[in-house]
Amino acid sequence: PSTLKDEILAKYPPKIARKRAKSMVINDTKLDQEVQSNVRTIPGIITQRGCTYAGCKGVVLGPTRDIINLVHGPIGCSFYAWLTRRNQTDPGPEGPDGENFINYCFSTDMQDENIVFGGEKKLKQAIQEAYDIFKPKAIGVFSTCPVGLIGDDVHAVSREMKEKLGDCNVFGFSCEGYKGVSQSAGHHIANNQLFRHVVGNDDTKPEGKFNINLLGEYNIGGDGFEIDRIFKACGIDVICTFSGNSTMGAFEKSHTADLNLVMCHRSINYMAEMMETKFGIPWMKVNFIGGDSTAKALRKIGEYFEDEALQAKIEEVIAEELPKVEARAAEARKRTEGKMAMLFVGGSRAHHYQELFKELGMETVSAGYEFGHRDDYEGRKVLPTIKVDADSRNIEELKIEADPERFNPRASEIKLETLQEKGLEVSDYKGMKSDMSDNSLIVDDITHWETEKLIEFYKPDIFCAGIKEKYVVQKSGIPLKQLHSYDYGGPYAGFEGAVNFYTDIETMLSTTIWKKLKAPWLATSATDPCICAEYV
Ligand code: CFM
Ligand code: HCA
Repeated sequence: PSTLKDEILAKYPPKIARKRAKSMVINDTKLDQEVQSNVRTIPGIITQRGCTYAGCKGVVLGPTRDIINLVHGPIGCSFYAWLTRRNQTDPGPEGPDGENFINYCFSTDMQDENIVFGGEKKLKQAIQEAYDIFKPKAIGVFSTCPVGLIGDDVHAVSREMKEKLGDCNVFGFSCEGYKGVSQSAGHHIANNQLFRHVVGNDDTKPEGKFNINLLGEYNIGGDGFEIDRIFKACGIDVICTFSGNSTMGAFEKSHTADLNLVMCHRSINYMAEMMETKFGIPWMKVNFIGGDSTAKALRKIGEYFEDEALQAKIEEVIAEELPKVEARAAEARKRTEGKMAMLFVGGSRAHHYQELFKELGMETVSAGYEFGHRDDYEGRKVLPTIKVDADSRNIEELKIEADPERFNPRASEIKLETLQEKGLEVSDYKGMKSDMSDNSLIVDDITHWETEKLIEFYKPDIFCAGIKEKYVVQKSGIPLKQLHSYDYGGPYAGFEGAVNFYTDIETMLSTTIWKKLKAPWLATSATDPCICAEYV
């Protein structure tokens, strides 16, 4: 990989080469190597990244069904975020229409006139109209780039409308697309506003015995449904999932849970920390991607609650489910063993899915995040050493203190330390780097040129990324698995999800068609089963 890295960098102008070099790390697990991340993308380099608005509106708030997510901006911002992320939801038992607004696309549809003279009046009208038609419990107002540029105050408008409407929680998000360097800033902004305006609004005590929240699980392709099925079988009660299949009511009482499980560390670690400081709820990192990881996550919950009956039930569920998963993996491995994978996805999935590939006997030769931070690569131990640059300083950091009445430490310091010693990762995440093999190549915010060179060098058997990469990669003769939308498949989480994944990957690797395809710009002959026969 060092030759590959040199070749890649050689094409860049010196300043760019210097910058990109720091984001490309040949892994040596014995060393504390820094992986430069969460810095601005070099203009023109063709990134996979999206914007801050996408991270806030699409990712964190998008999956909640009974809030109206009103986009203040030109219609395109709302249209292109409309039902593209495959966050599934129950119809919901609340009311005749189930109070499910996910299928709708709400926008203020800003025009030139609003850009010139201001859009606050139009925003007020839109909030009123949405309220009159749907009578929702809550309306979230999302700022797009022009809102920040012209200075519309979405927070003042939201406050005014909340007062006027009386029974509707209206709150705004300063999540303009350019606000941060990626979607990641949008996650942080979403966490802040949910914490400020929603979490803790309902003190009703839960009825169950083992009450948890699952943070950073967005029910893409039904992942959350499968995890809920497993929790139910174990007798674990989920107060709230942030934010797959969620409701405003669930967020409001999430502070009554006794444990926060963090699945996607990148998008939701802020919430876990704020809830710990204000309410005394500890958090643990888990991963429900992979059969073994799922079993491990369940056992962690059992150990945390220190309840023999719960632990026995968890073992029973694992004994019932895991052998089927392992049998399917063993069968699939006949066709997948020894094959090579590459994973370039937003945040956690580039790490989590390496587990599923391991179970298939496959090696991840290269991986990276679009917008992860150094702690997602190197582990939270590096947090104190991360330099806060101007871009990060631009994102509000809430000052949280223990709630004078409701702070209640759910576990003693001693208990948490004991769990930590047992390897439970309490309030910790070790990051992706230590789980990757030596000599694998870590690339943050991969560019188009780097993607092409990596493919040429490694000739991987499968490349995992998103819709923007899909067809380019396929044209180079490599199958691409979308790890964002799951190519309309899934679920891939939990036990049943692992089985689905093994089968889908086995199928993709069992065809030789990709190797036979030639891109139209490559030399081809009449005998090639070429995608573009007319060019022969
Ligand atoms: Fe977390 Fe996600 Fe991901 Fe993410 Fe995303 Fe996503 Fe993703 Mo697309 S919250 S970081 S901002 S696991 S939308 S469900 S698939 S890039 S790897
Ligand atoms: C986003 C959403 C996205 C995009 C996926 C893709 C998703 O980042 O705004 O590029 O294929 O998962 O839907 O990450």
